[in-house]
Order: sequence, then C-alpha cells, then structure tokens
Amino acid sequence: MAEQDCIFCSVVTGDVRAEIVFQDDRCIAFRDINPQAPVHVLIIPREHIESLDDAGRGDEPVLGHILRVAARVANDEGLTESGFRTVINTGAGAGQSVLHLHLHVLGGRPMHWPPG
Ligand code: DGP
Repeated sequence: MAEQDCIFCSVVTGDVRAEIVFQDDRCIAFRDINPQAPVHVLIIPREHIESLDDAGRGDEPVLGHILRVAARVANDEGLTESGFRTVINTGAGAGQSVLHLHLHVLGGRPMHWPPG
C-alpha cells in the first residue's frame, strides 16, 4: 500500500484527526476508533512499515521503543494494577485491517485467553 493511501500515515501528518495520548519523534499513540476495551490505544511508528512481517533489522529500535511506550501509556491510563494486553495483528488472517504496523494496548476489563 502506498503511504499516501495509508490512514495511519494520515494520522502522522495530521490530515486525519485522532485522540493522541502520547507522541515523540518515533511514534504516536492514539485511541482506537472502535475500542474493544475501556482502554484501547494504538501505537504506531511514524515511519510507514506495512506489518511486523515487513519490519527489517533496521526497524528493531522502533519496535523495542513502541513496546516501552505501550507500558508507559498503560501506566498513564491507570492499568498498572489491573494489567494490560499488547497485540500486533499481522496479515488479514490474523485480523490486520490497517496496513501500517500498529500495537494495540488493551485494558480496563478482564482479558481472556486464548484470544479469539
Ligand atoms: P487491526 O485490525 O489490528 O488492523 O486494527 C486496526 C484498528 O485501527 C482497528 O481496531 C480500528 C482502528 N482504526 C481504523 N481506522 C482508524 C482511524 O481512522 N482512527 C482511529 N483512531 N482508529 C482507527
């Protein structure tokens, strides 16, 4: 998918509005438009990476960074005690609907296992 057609690239540029809860020079965290839990935040790299399967060795720093940001966001959202879940869907069969790598942070309700 071309970056100009990517909805999350448009969030990065500000052309699509989002409720941003954290951002820095490498990533943006914003609330999911279709929340699956009381807290549902997406963390995306500013750079367009289509999926985890497309991430290369050079992307390792940003991948580690978004995991740390996930913990920070979860703490800021008051999930320290109750816990939180992080999810990266990769490929249509796993439920990936937006082809710009994103990490879901979910919490505020009991999380079941295995996930559906
Ligand atoms: P996934 O199914 O893993 O690709 O998750 C994509 C998520 O992105 C899905 O939960 C809905 C969310 N989403 C899609 N478009 C937008 C948007 O324009 N704004 C926001 N905030 N979330 C979006």
